Parts: sequence; C-alpha cells; structure tokens
Amino acid sequence: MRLSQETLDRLPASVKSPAYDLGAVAVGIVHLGIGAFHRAHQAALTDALLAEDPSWGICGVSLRSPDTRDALRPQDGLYTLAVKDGAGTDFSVIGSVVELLCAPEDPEAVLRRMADPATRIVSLTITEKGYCHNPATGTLDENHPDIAHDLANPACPRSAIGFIVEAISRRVRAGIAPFALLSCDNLPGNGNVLKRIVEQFAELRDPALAALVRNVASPSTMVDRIVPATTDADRSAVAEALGLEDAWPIMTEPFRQWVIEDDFPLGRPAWEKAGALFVDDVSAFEFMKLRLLNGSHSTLAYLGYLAGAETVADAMVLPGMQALIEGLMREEVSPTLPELPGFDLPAYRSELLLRFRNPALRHRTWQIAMDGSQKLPQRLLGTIRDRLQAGAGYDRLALGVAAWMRYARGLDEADGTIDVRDPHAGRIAELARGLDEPDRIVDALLTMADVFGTDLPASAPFRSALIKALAGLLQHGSAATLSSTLYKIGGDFGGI
Ligand code: CS2
Repeated sequence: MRLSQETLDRLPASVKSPAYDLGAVAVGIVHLGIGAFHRAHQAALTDALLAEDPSWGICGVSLRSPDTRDALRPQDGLYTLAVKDGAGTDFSVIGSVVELLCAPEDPEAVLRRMADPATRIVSLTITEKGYCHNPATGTLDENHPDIAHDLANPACPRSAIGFIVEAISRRVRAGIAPFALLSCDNLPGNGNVLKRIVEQFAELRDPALAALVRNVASPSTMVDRIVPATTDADRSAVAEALGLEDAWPIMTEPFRQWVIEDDFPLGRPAWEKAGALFVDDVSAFEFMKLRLLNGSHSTLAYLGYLAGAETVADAMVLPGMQALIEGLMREEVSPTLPELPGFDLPAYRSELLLRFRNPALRHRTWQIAMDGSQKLPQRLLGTIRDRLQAGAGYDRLALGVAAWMRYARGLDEADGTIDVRDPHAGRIAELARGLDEPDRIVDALLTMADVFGTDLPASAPFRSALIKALAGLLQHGSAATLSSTLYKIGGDFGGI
C-alpha cells in the first residue's frame, strides 16, 4: 500500500504527519527544481507553518525529468523525510508540496501558475548549472543553448530564467505585482546573481521588459542541510518504518540552517518560526558556508573518490584527511571570511567535521564531485584569490583544485573510467586528452576562463602550486598524499 492522503491514518504513532488540514492548503509558492534538497529544507520548514497559514503551499516544478512528479503525484505530493544520525532515524511525512508540474511536458501550466496572483514567491534550487551563467563572472551565458532557445521562443521556455521573465511579463501586463524571487542555490550573492541574469535575459528579449524586472525583489539566502541521493535501501527502510510504500523519501541530517534577507513585497511564510534567521545582509553567512562547508566538501569528494572512498564519512577516516580538512578550514579559509560578530567560528568548524563524519548519511563522493566546473569558483578559487592577495599560503586549497583536475580527466588511479558528470565534461576531456605531465594538464585546464577567470591562470605561484599538488597526486596517489606529512596542520609547504 502506498503513502497518500487516504492512507495517512495508517501511519504508526512514531511517524509524524501533517498537523493541518491538507485540503485547505493553497499554492502560494512556485518552486523551480523540486529535487531532494528543496524537499529536505525549504519544503520541510514551510510544512511546519501550514497549520497557522495554509496559503503557503508549494507547487513543485521539475524543469527536466518527470521523475519526481511521477513518484509523488500518486502520493498526493506526500513524502517522508528521514532525519538520520548515529543515534537513529526520525521519520516525518511532509505535506507542503500540494501540486507537481513537469515543465517540458506542459510549460504553459507552469507559466499560468507563476502568473497566478496567489503566487507570491518563486523559489529555486536548480543547481549551479541551472543559472546558465559564466561561473567566474556571474553573468548570463548568452550562448547557452537553453537561453538561445528561450530568446527565440519566449512563450514556451526551457530554462528557469526564461520561465521567470515570461511569467513576470505576463503578470505586469495583467496588472499583477511581480513575485519575489528566492534563489536557494549554493552561489555567493545568489539573489544578486539571479537578478542580474534575469535582467540580462530580459534586456535581450526587450529593453522595456528589462525595466520591469529591475524592480523585482530577489533576496539572497544561505541554505544548509546535507541531503544525499535516496537509495533503494533507504526506500526499504522507510517502507518498514511507515508500513506504507513511499516511492521517493528523502534522507537528511539533523542540522539545518537558513539565513534569508527579508525582502518579500507580497508577503512570506513566517519561516523564522521554523528556525530561519532573517538578516539585512546574508553575504558573511554565505561566504562562511560556501568556503568552509562546500569548499571542504569538494576537496573531500575529489581526494576521497580518487582514494577509493565511496562516501564522505569513508573519506573522513582516510589517514590524514581529517587533518587536511581541519587545516584547510582553520588556516586557509577562516582568515578570508568577513566578520560575523557573536558567531562562534571554531564551534561551526568542529560541527562541520562531525557532520561530515555522520556515518548514517552515506553521502557519495561521486555525487558531490558532480559539476566541478560550476562549483570550484565559489568554493575554492575565490578563497585562493584572497589568499594570493594577502600573500598567504593556500596549499590545501590548491590540492583540492588539483584533485579536481586529476578527477575531471576521467581516469581513476587504476586507469579505470570515471563517470564525470559536468556540463563541460566533454570540453575538459578534450583539453586534457593524451596529456600525462602535470604541467601540461594544469596549463590545458587553466585555459577555462569561465572557471578560473583570467587572473588566476596569469599567476605564476598559483600555477606552480597546482603543478606541485597534481604531480604528487599523479605520482603517489591520493591516499599516500593525504597520509604524508605534507599537509599536516602548521605544516611547512616549502615556501610556495
Ligand atoms: C554538496 C552540497 O553536492 C554538493 O556539492 O557540497 O550539496 C552540500 O551538501 C550542501 O550545500 C549542504 O548544505
């Protein structure tokens, strides 16, 4: 028997279920990119508030595959959130996603929903590549195939940007004020980036339209919760706990954090009552999270994968890894972070190490390794820029970047093929084809200005740090590099 509104009363008392009238919930938010992250984070926080205000239900839109819609529609949008740590698992059924749409099948239905006056917020988790931008500059990639398509077919878009601009244009023409945009992706100044890209796209469509979107609210947010992809073993564990089948439950950790700039002209859910923090400027929180958490995550993912670690928790127990990550966070990243008065940074770092070690999560290194070309700029390269400018060391960060180069070439340490998922996987393979020497690989990949900009490739110290780190990885492998004393805390890196 399947989880659905009809079967909710069969749930055991140990499983929390919606404490509000599901029938009374109406759509107030359209969410683009209804993946696991949204369902573990924003949808869960919103669920906690629906008893008080049922006008903030979510219409979840997939921009690509119908999988989520197909899994959740027969369940009336209900799904299980399993919160796991070493001590056990807490199960709750979430009911905030009340409508599911698959954009490629019916773009018009999505646009109608976005243009509906009841829709007051359009939020996004479309991953870095969904912004169709140049990650090094944060500006729209006008040559992106989806952008070219949407400029030629504005009423039938494919990209999130195309949907947003068309929906705002329809609203304004109908005399309805624009919704607030709420990017929940891991980009620095995510609200500003989104706004800039939306404006650029509108300008290309029609300068009059650009004037209209200029006033749209687009607060930045820092979102944090670790959400590994769901496995069949997770599905079985959930079915056992619920006594009902759930085609797509979500696994996550107890930790969650959401910091949001408060700019919602048409109103918003009282997310602060569910634990969100509203601030005037989110940037210090974003830098902290992107550079400490995500920078460490990517470093762990590439080095861990190369050393044969399937999950982040496995990677954390490789000899030398914890010391490397601790040193990276404390000595190389933390000095670059803006002040956050009253914030306990050492405690935050310690908590990160514990979160990475959570043995119940099984977060695959391969999953985090995806889309490196889109992630490196804000996770590692911005920090390296700041360290270069300060004349300070960055060897552990450089090792992370070199590990990406080692990984993205597509060959593991036993010369087996790596399934590299990246919008530029083909281009990277092409650039590195037939190259074995570290300096040639580094020089070839540094030509990617959309990743490295033009300043980093021109820096001789940066180039030699990368060559040194990549040479070590190619010669000794990742595990031996980690366990060597080279990257120990307070280590002497030979004056790079
Ligand atoms: C991860 C993030 O997949 C990745 O690249 O680094 O999804 C990470 O788990 C989240 O940002 C945590 O909030």
